[in-house]
Amino acid sequence: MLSQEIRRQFLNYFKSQGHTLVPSSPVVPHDDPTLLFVNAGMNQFKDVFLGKSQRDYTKAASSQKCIRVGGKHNDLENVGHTTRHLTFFEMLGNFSFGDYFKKEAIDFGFEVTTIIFGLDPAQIYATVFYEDEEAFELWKKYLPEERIIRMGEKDNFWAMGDMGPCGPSSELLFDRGPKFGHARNPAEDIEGERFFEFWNLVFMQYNRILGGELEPLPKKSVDTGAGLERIALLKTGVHSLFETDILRSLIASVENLFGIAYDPKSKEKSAAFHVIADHLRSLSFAIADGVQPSNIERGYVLRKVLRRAVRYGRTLGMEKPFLAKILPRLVSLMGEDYPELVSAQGRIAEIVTLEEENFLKTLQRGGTILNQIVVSSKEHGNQISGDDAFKLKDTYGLPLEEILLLAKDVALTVDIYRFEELEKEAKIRSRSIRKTTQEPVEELYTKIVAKYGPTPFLGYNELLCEASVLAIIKQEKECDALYEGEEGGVLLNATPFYSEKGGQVGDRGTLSSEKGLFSVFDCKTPSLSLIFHYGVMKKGELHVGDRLTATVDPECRQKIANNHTATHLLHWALHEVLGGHIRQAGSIVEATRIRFDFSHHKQLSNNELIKIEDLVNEKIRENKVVHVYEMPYAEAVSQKEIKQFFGDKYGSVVRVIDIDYSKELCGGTHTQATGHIGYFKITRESSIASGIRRIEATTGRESELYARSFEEILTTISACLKVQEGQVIEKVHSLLEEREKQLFEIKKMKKEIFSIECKALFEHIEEQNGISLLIREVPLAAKELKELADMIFEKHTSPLQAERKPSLALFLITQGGTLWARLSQDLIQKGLRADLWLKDVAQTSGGKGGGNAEVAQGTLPPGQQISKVLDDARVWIQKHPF
Ligand code: ALA
Repeated sequence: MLSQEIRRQFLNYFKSQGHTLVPSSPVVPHDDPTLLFVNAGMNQFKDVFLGKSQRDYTKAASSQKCIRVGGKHNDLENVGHTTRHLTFFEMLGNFSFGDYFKKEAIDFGFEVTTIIFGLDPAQIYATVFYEDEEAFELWKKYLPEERIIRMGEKDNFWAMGDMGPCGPSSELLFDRGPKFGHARNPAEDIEGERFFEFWNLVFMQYNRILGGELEPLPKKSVDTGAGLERIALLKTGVHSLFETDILRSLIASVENLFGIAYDPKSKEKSAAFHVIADHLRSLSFAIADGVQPSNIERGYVLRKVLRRAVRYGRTLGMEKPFLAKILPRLVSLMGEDYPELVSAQGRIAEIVTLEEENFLKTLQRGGTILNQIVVSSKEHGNQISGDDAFKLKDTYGLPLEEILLLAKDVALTVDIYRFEELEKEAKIRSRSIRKTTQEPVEELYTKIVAKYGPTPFLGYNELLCEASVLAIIKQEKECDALYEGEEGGVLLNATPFYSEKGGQVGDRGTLSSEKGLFSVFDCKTPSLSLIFHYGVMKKGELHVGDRLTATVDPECRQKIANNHTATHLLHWALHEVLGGHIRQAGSIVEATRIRFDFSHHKQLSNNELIKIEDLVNEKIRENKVVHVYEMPYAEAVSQKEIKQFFGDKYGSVVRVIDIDYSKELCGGTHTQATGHIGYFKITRESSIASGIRRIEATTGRESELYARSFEEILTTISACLKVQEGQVIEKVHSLLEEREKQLFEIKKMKKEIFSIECKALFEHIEEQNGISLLIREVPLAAKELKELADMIFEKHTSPLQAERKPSLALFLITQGGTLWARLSQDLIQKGLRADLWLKDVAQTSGGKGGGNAEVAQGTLPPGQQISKVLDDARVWIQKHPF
């Protein structure tokens, strides 16, 4: 295959020139928050250019997977409509880290272009940064002066992003001839169609820092990037990147699947093929490298890409998930050089299919409402009102982008101004709700924390301590004392009580002094590191300044600790069973239950749940000691096996919970050894948002109670069925079978009744102008009408009938006022329509109905005279002679 050949020849050439071949990095730059996706071959060497890290080579070459969506280099909206924009592409590059510079970079560039790529030197042009005399002179060795063009910063100064390594560049272009425009040189060719850029040589010299200033790099370096698809285009002389081997082959797969031929000449019709082929590559590579469609960051960008592919698929009439059906072709085309595609194939297929299904559902839901809105908007100045657009988004979850696109399809505009106004109002509303309920309290706590500072927490080692009362809060105001029966919050100068954070609930317990007893039922941190004890004054009174003993309820604490450690075990087991892509998305650890949310694309199977449960219980029985220690955050970060939460803010010293196989940064309280947890039981698995699953579980005593509740259910069922517990399943099966048989009998009898009814109706068929009319009231329920109509038609038009009469116009009405009309095909061909017949008749009596030419259904308001309706139906037919 040509692309593979180009990829390999390029790399082999540079290997023979002493370059180290470096594999493509994942498309997700996990350690660079300034970058959404890898967008150039040099990304993985950013720190090497900056002199922050070193490799054991100074020359390298690679073929890098790139995605340009979101961020500085973003081509998403162009893809599909031009011949040369892609969101995913492969970038071939050679790099020097303080080794060679301009001269060699240019020599390599020309030699590879003409000898390895085999492009005609007479058609090559080079552009240089207008101030770069040196590059201009160097090119003169290969090109006549008129084919070396000086250009400005926009074209010939390359930067990775708003910050990072950058420098003047020199681009290589290929003249595709006058067929592609009449520009005489690259400077005149605004569109870049005739003078087709295929390689960029960047002379890395600077680091752009915050504010845009340029700092010189420690060593002058080289970064080059040649688009593999572009080289393939030039080598084969095709017009568009979508006609190069890999993309064309994917398009062929789309053609087969959709049964529609690709026509590159039709701009409009070819766009969907381009979008699908291109987006499938971005999606597959990003998912293979660990991203999942979601509502945030990279996941959101991916979701946008997928939705765009689905939308374009719909323009080709595809209303079902389809991307996974094209995936095998992509894997066979690129899997050999990118094995991650092969190993992730199953996961990619599942994730895209699920996401497509969800989006199609959203579109359907919003689409039905949208259709109604479209009709009314056509009558109101061809504009969808901001209120309607907002309703579509707010109530039906249809993103604004979709609304705009769908509106464009039917030549409507959207009142964006009003839409934004409503969005703003909604935001203010939700903020003001929070304001009125929280703000005064927030202010109060801010004042308290300013006065007393953070509360020392002693509870990792102690469950009891002597302390004095610093402040008391009653009904959201500071006060001096609490008296028997009053509820409030108490601040101490130090406490063993754990306050709710990181998903773990606050401790319960007592504060007891000589004068009173305060029962703590929750403990929270309302502001910074303040720890407040909330509860009720059980006995006596409590004053600011009192000395007291703070005691945490040891049983409750132990249960919480057991559950917290069990949560870590669960997290670990999820990784083992489902894979390394699992990320914690929230948790609740209480004394009686655990709730754990995590990213995963599909429902867990029963088998997976059993495996997870078994693994956790095995680890509990191992009864390993749970080690807790502190270490500098910087050190923890460098230890990859320690789980931490992306986006969490950690202090400079962090706490590690270490059970050998499971290490997590965590501030919670834990049990001393895993055996204390007792028995771990998953009680529920569910979905809480797209791509986020939830597991609920119990441990110890609660698990025992849970298991016992099932025993009780079983005992009750066996008593009801009058069989031993072991025979319950058999008995239920036999009962179900029996029921099945009875249902079958009922159905049969119903059919017989129908057929009697049908026979009786046959007596009433009237002949008129060569067609049969049956217009009757029937003693049936509305839902039985269809079946009866089918039966009548079958019987009437059956070839077994002695006198075969294919024509039939049927109009039935139930006592409840449901109408049903149906016409035979020959009458439809003569121009009759069942829906018109039914609608006209229904409306005369204040009812309504609809359907199609063949079948229609409707209702009448209560109290109508049925015989009159039947007469109307007859008159209508008589008025429409054949
Ligand atoms: N990093 C340079 C580019 O992406 C080569 O164009």
